[in-house]
Amino acid sequence: MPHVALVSFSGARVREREMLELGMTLPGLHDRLVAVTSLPPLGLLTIAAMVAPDWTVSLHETEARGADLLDNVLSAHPSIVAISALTASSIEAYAFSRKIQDRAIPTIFGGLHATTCAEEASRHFTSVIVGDGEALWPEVIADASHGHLKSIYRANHPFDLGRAPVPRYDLLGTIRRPRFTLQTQRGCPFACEFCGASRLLGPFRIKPIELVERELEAIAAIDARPVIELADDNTFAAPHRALALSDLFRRYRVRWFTEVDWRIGEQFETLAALGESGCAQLLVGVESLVFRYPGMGKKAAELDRVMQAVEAIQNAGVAVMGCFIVGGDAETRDSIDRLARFIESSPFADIQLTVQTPFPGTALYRRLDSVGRVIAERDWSYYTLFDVTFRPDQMTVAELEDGFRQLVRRVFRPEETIRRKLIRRGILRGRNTESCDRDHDLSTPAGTA
Ligand code: B12
Ligand code: SF4
Repeated sequence: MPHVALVSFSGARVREREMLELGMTLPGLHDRLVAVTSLPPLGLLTIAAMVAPDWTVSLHETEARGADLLDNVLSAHPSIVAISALTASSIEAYAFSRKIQDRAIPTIFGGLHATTCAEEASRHFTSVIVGDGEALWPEVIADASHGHLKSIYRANHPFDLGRAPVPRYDLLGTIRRPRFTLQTQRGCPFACEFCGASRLLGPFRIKPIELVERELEAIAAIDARPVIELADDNTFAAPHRALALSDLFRRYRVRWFTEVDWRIGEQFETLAALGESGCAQLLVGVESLVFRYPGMGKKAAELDRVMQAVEAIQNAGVAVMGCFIVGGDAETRDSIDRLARFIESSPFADIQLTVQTPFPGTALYRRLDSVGRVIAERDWSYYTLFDVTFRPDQMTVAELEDGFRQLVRRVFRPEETIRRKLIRRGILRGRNTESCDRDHDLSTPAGTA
C-alpha cells in the first residue's frame, strides 16, 4: 500500500541568543514557550483527512523526534513525504527535503511559506502547493500514485470551508496534548499591512457551525474536557457568529481562547454569552502606539476606544492578552519607554510583544523591500517575530534589538508578571462558569488579529 509520511517542523524558534535566554528564564515567557510547543500541526491533520483510502498515513513532529527525525520518517517506508514548515523553519525544511530526495523519495511542501515563496521552495522539493491544501491535495495524491508529480500546484479557486473534512486528530497518538487547535474560519476582511496570515491562503471564509461541531466531537473523543486554541485569523470578523460559537463551546464544556479584533468589546449583547461559554482569553492586537499600519480598516480606532472595549471584555469574565508590535515607523527608544509605561499602567491580563516582521507575501515586505530596508543577510530563520529583519527608520538595528530586549525584561519581570496574574485571577473569579477553577497559562506567541 502507498504511504505518505506527514512531517511538521513544529515548536518555537528564536535566533538571537540573548532573546532565547530571556525566553528560557523569565517566568511569564518560559511558561508560554512550554505551552505552545506541543500544539498540533492542524494543516497536516487536515490534509491527512483527504488522503485516498488506498493510502496509509503517519505523522512525524520535529519537536517530538529531534535528531531522530530522518530515521523516524524513513522507518515508515514512505512513498512520498509531505512537509509543513513556517518561514522561520523553512531553511531546515529545505535541507531535510534534500536528504529525503537523496533516497529517491518525492517530497511535497505546503503552508504559508510554500504559498508565498513557491519558486524558491521548488528548488528544494519535488512539488510545492500554493494556497489551501484541501483544494489541491487529492490531485497531488492522484499524481503521486501515477508517478507524475508537478513542480508547483496552484489552486484555481479558494477551498469552500463548507466541504471541510474533520482533521485526523487521531494521528496525534498517545502523547497528551495540553491544548488542541481547531479552525472556525479562514482569513480576515481586514488587510493589516504586516499580517502574515489573513489573505495569503485566500479570501475571508467561515466554516459552517455544524462542521465546527463535528470537529469538536472528534476532539472530545480524545479528551472529554479539552482546552482549545482556535487556529483562526480573526474569529469574530463575521460578528453574527459570536453568539452561535459561544453557545456551541458552552454546550461542549470546553475551555477555549482565540484571536479577535477589539470590536467584540462593543457587542454588549454577546459579551455575557462569551463569558459563560468557557472562553478564557482573547488575544487582541493593539499593535502600535506610534504607527498606524495601512489596511487595518475599522480596527484602526482611537486608543481610548480600544481600551474601553478591552475593559468591557474583561468585565464579562474573559481575560485579554494585549498584543504590541515594536519597531514600526517612527519608533524610537523614547517611544519604546512610553510603551513600557503604558503597559505597566494598563489592565491587560497578559501581554504579547513582538518585533515588526516583514513576512514574505505581505504588503509590509513589499514596502520595506522596495526601499532596501529588508536586511538581505538575515535569512528566513530570523523571521521569528523576535529577531530584527529590517532597518528601522529612526534607530539603528542594534538600537531596536536592545530596546526590544529591555522592553521584554521590563514587561515580563516577576512583579509585572504577578500583577497581571492577579488581574487574570480576578477576572476568572468574577465569572459565572464552573471551569474558572482551572487557571492554566493560556497564552500564545503566534496570533494575528
Ligand atoms: C497554531 C499556530 C502555531 C503553533 C502550531 C504551528 C503548526 N505547526 O501548525 C505553534 C505554536 C507551534 C506555532 C509556532 C510558530 N508560529 Co505560528 N501560528 C499558529 C496560528 C495561530 C494558527 C496556524 C494553524 O493551525 N492554522 C490552521 C491550518 C489549517 O492552516 P495551515 O497550517 O496554514 O494549513 C493549511 C495550508 O497552509 C496547507 N498546508 C499547510 N501545511 C501543508 C503541508 C502540505 C504538504 C500541504 C499539501 C498543505 C499544507 O493546508 C492547510 C489546509 O488548507 C497561525 C496564525 C494563522 N492564522 O495562521 C500562526 C502563524 C502561522 N505562526 C507564525 C509564526 C511566526 C510562528 C513562529 C515563528 C513563532 C516563534 N517565534 O516560534 C513559530 C514557528 C516556528 C517553526 N517551527 O517554524 C506566523 C507565520 C508567518 C510565516 N509566514 O511564517 C503566523 C501566521 C502568525 C503571525 N503572527 O503572523 N504557531
Ligand atoms: S492582523 Fe488580525 S485583523 Fe489584521 S488582517 Fe491579520 S487577522 Fe485581520
